[in-house]
Amino acid sequence: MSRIVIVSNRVAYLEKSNQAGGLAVALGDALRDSGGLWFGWDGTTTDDESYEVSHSKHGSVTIATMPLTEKDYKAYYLGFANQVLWPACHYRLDLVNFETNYFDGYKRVNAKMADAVASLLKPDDIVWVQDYHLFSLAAELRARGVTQRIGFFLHIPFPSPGVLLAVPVHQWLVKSLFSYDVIGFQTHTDVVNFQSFISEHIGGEILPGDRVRAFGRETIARAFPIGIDVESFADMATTPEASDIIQRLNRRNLARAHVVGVDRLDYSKGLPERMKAFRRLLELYPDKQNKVTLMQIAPPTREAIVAYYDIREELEQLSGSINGEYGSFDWTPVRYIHRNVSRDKLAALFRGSEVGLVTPLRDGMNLVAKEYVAAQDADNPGVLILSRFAGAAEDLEEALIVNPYDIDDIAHAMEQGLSMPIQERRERHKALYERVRKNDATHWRESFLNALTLNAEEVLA
Ligand code: ADQ
Repeated sequence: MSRIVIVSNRVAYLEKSNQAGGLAVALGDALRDSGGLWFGWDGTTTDDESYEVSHSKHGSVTIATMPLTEKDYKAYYLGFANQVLWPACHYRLDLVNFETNYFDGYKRVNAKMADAVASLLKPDDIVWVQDYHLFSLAAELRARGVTQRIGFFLHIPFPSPGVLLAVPVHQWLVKSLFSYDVIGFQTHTDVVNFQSFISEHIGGEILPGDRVRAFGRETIARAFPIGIDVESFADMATTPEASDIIQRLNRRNLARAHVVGVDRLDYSKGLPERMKAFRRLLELYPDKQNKVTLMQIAPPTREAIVAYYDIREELEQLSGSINGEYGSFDWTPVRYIHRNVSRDKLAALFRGSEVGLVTPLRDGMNLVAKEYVAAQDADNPGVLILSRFAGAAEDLEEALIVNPYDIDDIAHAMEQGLSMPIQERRERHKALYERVRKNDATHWRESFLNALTLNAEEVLA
């Protein structure tokens, strides 16, 4: 069996504890099985330009990390990755802030990471690169003579050609991907966007078997929808501690219903629209006043970037104004928590809430939607409201699918969810649960690695 080498911007927490996300667990399992290696940035910055790699051993798995310089952090991470690629892939060209120096930093860090990874590789390793920070890692590895199989998985959307064309270095980005043997996307829509770009804008070819040819190279581009570790999330929602939290939500005592939202505080998640939709619910359906609470948990991320600071201000104003306008001495309509919450607490909140509100303006997949489904009580499940622009909507058809830009649409869906008969709730939940279970984290990981290794055998045959 080949050793798996994972490369990502940050290495994730590896222990199989209930605080590790599904992604960390899924990748951790793959590494444990193969005695693997996980390489990434250690999260620190330094003045020292030696990029010294540190190693630590966790059972059969080795973690290798390196620091970045302050200049790299600003240009590669805050700059090109999060002010060019992230907004462009989420269709926010208005927030794209392209600077040549950012692009140089991105190429530099990919090259430095390639130096480190190339020196750690063994001949029959399989390399799996994660996400938008590392588009050019394979090209850099190839330039260093690496011939091992290298796969790439993009966790965020691949934008439509019209949007990608607005990014100054679009051709370089797409060409970089052709150094990978398998390019994995979240959804069929992402694959189609990629294929359209190849055929319409660089004269490439779309071939049978999910193959694409361009720049004198052939590769596989396929959808591998990411999933969660369903059992462990469902288990977390049913512990005695979880029941305690659910009790504390007071849903029966005060006959109040809970709508829950959990997202990193990111402009792609549609949070202001969601709060406006909740205000609209209270306006359109006055019987919901004093009865329904929106609990929005949104921990801070990337606060060094202005757009993230702006969205925080906007949300604080919105929640304050809704509470001022509608709140009474024993009812706070919006509970907005700007902090991280432990995963077991989240599981309990999901189970204790009648509606799960997942309304990003754009999202690669959205694991919260799947976690909400996994946490429900099958006999008395809550209702998932899901944006049509979340990758998860391609599969989770039995959710109430909404247009996240349409405030009234979301408000009506909340009313529909809150008053849905139990039979319909059970039927929708059963279908959703089956889908979440089928496309779980293990399935995602195995199907990607199968494609990467099978493809290798075909080439050798
Ligand atoms: P994210 O944009 O981070 O991920 P998402 O898929 O929802 O979005 O994953 C977030 C994870 O963080 C979930 O597991 C959630 O439970 C957890 N989380 C959120 N808020 C939390 C809080 N306050 N405290 C603790 N945990 C919290 C990117 C892409 C997505 C894609 C994933 C995986 O943007 O589209 O689904 O990667 O590929």
